[in-house]
Amino acid sequence: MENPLVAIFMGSASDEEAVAPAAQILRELDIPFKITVTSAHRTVARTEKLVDELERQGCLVFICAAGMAAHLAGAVAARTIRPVIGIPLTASALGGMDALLSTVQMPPGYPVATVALDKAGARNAAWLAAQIIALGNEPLAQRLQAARRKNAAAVEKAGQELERKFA
Ligand code: RP5
Repeated sequence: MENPLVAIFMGSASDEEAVAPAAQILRELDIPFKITVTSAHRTVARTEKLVDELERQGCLVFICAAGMAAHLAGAVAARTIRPVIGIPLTASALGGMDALLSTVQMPPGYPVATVALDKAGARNAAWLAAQIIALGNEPLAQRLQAARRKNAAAVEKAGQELERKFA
């Protein structure tokens, strides 16, 4: 198995459904990744060890998803200078605003690139990770361009169908 270029961490197994689209997209783009559960609060030492090990293995981007007091992305950003992408999750009665603010409001020098909540954020976390890696990986850059062309064609087709329907 190839060494992972991307790590996907989630704070709890209960986050799996929201985070799974990130893994799907990385798989479709043929980017090796590791996905696991680790918590900023409940498994501090495991989180630090994972970051250190993955860095040694050549992991380039960390994606971290958590709900409630969502400190996982921040804790990882404190441990590594590799890019960290945070996915806030709607896991509490506050509807995700708690996780959004916990993820996005990092102190200067420790950025977390925060994407949208839940599945939409998981998808964009994967695309953003892919774009970062594509800076030094021309075959991947080509795959991303091809995916964009496919998206554009799908939108155009939908537009034409709608125009015909209302003609
Ligand atoms: C966060 O608390 C997790 O990321 C999860 O979104 C939320 C609830 O966790 P569980 O109580 O389901 O383990 O740390």
